[in-house]
Amino acid sequence: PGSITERSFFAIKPDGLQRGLVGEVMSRFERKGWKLVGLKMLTPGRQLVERHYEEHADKDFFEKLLDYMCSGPVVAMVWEGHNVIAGGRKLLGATNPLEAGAGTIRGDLCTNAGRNLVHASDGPESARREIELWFSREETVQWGRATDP
Ligand code: DGT
Ligand code: DGI
Repeated sequence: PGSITERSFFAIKPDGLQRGLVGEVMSRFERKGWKLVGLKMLTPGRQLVERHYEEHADKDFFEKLLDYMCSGPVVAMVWEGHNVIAGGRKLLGATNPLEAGAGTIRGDLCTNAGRNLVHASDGPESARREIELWFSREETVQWGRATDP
């Protein structure tokens, strides 16, 4: 069983803000049962996004990806809960919205692999790395819900 203190990093990308889908995306995570423990809005700098996507540095879409990610504000988030890393990827659906199932965020809300609304860490190692990259320690919050017990 996944640890209940598991955390993952998510970012609503510039197209999510342009299209007014911030509430819609966050609502799906809340309804799933995960807990918001980090939240901020920023237009990321080139360096931050280069480090975030360093595994794609040799891809032909890398420069376009950086331009897109730096083109406007994003909503950076840390969510905590049972299986939030693998489960978060599942809620998002496949990278290419054509392959993302109906009912997933990408399957329901977008059409283009280059404009796919939301990022989610793809494993425990990248979750740890990305949370550290986007958030300082003081920027994440530990809190309990009255209904938890
Ligand atoms: P591709 O991968 O070669 O088919 O090209 P795409 O579809 O990734 O589009 P790209 O990156 O060449 O962008 C075409 C133009 O459309 C570019 O000026 C950015 C704009 N664009 C596309 N989708 C969005 C979006 O969701 N939000 C905003 N603000 N601009 C967008
Ligand atoms: O972890 P994911 O975001 O699901 O996917 P990824 O790590 O393979 O790719 C990172 C981002 O790069 C993805 O969200 C959008 C962009 N990307 C991936 N494949 C393509 C792409 N962009 C374009 N234009 N074309 C692609 O084939």
